[in-house]
Amino acid sequence: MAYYYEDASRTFSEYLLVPNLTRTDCVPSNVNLKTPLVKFKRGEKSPLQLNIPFVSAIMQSVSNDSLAIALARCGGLSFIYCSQSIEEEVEMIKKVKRFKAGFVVSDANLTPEHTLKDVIQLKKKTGHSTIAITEDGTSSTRLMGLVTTRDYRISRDVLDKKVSEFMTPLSKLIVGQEGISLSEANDIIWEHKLNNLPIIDKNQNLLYFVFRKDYDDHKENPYELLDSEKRFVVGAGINTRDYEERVPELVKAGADILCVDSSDGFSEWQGRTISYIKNKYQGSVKVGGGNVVDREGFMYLVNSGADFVKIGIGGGSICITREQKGIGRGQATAVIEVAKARDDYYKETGIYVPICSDGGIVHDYHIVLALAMGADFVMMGRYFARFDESPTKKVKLGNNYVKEYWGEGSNRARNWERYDLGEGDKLHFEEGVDSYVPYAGRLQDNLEGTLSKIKSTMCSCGAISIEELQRTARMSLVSSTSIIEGGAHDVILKENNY
Ligand code: RVP
Repeated sequence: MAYYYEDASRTFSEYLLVPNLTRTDCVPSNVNLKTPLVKFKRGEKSPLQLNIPFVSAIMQSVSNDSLAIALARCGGLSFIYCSQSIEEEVEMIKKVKRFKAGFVVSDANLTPEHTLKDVIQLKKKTGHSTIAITEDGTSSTRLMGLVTTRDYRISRDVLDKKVSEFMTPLSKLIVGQEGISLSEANDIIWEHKLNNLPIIDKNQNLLYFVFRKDYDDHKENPYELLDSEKRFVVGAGINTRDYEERVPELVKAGADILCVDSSDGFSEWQGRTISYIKNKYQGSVKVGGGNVVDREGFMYLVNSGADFVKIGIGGGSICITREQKGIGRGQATAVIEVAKARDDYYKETGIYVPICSDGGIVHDYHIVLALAMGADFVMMGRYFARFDESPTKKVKLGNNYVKEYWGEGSNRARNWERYDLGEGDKLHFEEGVDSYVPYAGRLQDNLEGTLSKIKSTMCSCGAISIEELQRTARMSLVSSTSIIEGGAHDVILKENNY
């Protein structure tokens, strides 16, 4: 006879946190959101930690290099999507690792032979008023000079005036040499009252600019997630098919952590993939597994060697797996059961395996619920797809701007490896949809709002760390009537402003 679970499987919106005593030290500025990313032994620290408990989904419409840079800058981590060629994924990883916070590759360049008209056009196109004048008009050849708005007067100068006649030539520029640190570059900027500092190599080729305004930006990001060489930390998705070829390339490119991307991770394909990586690199390459929704799935991946385990089947906003295949579990129930399994395993072995709640975060408070239920961090797709830095197109729909967001199981993504059951190399039916999400602007601005809500909820619950929240949170199921009461009700709203 089939096994029947006694309780219904539940999702986040069915729970509320009951406040605990808010001590005087429970103020948002005291809340520490640092959290372990990979397994560690009792008494030790996780060798990889996140500064905020957020990772971005392994999806074409979410995690490319630009989102990875923006998120690592705020303390989280992206897993670059693997439904692309090995070369393309490697290139994205390299772009994140090469990116030097505060060092910018020039994207407005001309040659001395161009004219004032070209300068004006380029300024209009790029929005940048600092233009590098290089030998061939690209960003990496010999620097000949600079043009800024101080070098010309549109009212006086003729439009066909050659750049060479009004640029500030290299001989009059203050420059930094290759290898200079960001703080040294900024000292020069301050000492000479500059707005920018071109950095060149020994052959005078332009490498980067350091801008005064970016220094302030850098200082405003105390949570940046950096490796030991001060490069951004980045993760990479992998599949259970080409891992023998893909993993070595990703590791070589500098990926800090891998994660097997699968809609159902309780499979021998995944067990093999994880064991292969753990054996080949003797544990030095970190790899997460998933997705699972119960104790058995969790234990299977832990026994295969997983460094963290991801939870969730069917709860993603673009996911139709439950409708199509009839498999899945309410996200809250899945997290609660896996967290118990994780805690039992920790008690027995002294090894703590972090768990990640993946998908189905609709409101910011759902993040706190997931953490309180035992998740160490959350993975989100829809949330990040809305931002400028995600890879998809921003389009106007009616009076509003939206961004495209599609599932990895949709025909558009064609990520058949994620849904692979070992036979064939195509999708027989879709498990995801192609959709739009409301455009929301810059990642950092939105994240600040979300983080302040999370911290405030934690203070109400008397917790100033995730570990304390997990230990002391009290939660209650809510009736469907009280869910209605949770929003604004029985009033005529002037505008929807929250
Ligand atoms: P959400 O944050 O609710 O948008 O969910 C994102 C998650 O949905 C992903 O991390 C992944 O686990 C899952 N996903 C991605 N594609 C699909 C699909 O096509 N069904 N599901």
